[in-house]
Amino acid sequence: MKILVTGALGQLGSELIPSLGERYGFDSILATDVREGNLKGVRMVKMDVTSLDSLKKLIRDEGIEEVFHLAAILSANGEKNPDLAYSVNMNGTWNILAASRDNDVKKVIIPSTIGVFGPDTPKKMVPPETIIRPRTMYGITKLASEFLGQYFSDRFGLDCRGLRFPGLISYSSPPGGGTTDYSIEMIMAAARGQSYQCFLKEDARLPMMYMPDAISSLISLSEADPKSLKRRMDYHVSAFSFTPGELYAELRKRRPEFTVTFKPDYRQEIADQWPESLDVSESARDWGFSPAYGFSSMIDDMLKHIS
Ligand code: AKB
Repeated sequence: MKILVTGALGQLGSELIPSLGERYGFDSILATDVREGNLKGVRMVKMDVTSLDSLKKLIRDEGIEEVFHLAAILSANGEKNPDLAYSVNMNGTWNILAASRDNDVKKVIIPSTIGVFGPDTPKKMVPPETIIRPRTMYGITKLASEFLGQYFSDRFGLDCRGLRFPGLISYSSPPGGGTTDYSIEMIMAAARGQSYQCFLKEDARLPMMYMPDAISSLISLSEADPKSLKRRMDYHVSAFSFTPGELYAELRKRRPEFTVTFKPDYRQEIADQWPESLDVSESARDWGFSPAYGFSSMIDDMLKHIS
């Protein structure tokens, strides 16, 4: 199997690729990103997903059979530059799907996000089917990407799959301009003996997950028997929910000298539109989603690795 990963140098890509490499062999992976860079053991090609011609050529010439399309502009950066977010998230997804359809790719995996929800969405234990009216460019484009994946599956028989990620917490690469990035920044500051100014309010509760669980959920969904999948692009995954204040309190138990001040900015308005927790029962039922890390074990593991 030959696997293409877009957005390979991002927070998700740089951790997914080593896992895919160990599972399927590093030779089977082609990593692309709009930036120059290297990832150990895999061939890296600089490529912009908004360029349909280069994407089609790459997928055809390399005989790609499966795609993990991770390239995206996240929520906070998307509000700073909505034109870029539209171009990368919308045109990039269209291009991936069209190039995959035209070159007999077997499967396309596209992560979605809690960003698809809007101010009218209920707050607690939100199931995949609910009121969904996003008001950010990130949310609008990711919701449209979910529908595009469904369309390419129904219309062209391309096996598209996707899941909605909550905030993802990881230590090995920096977060990429999202609203939930505060959690990583706060843990990093605590681990390094620095103080931290948080850009969300103390009580802004959001669903979250540790990166090893995010990676295994992507791989499990991609490997699931298609007959057991009742949903296509919008499976929910999440492991726990917490507020910045609760994270601060947990960090203070482990680093009593650590201090945080709260100075909410424009990202608080984005967080206000998102749910506090997700119902993940359909992912557990259909493809065995079961996160290994809880809130406390995630913090301990993060601190261990950063220190
Ligand atoms: C963001 O904050 O933009 C992302 C997300 C929740 O999709 N981490």
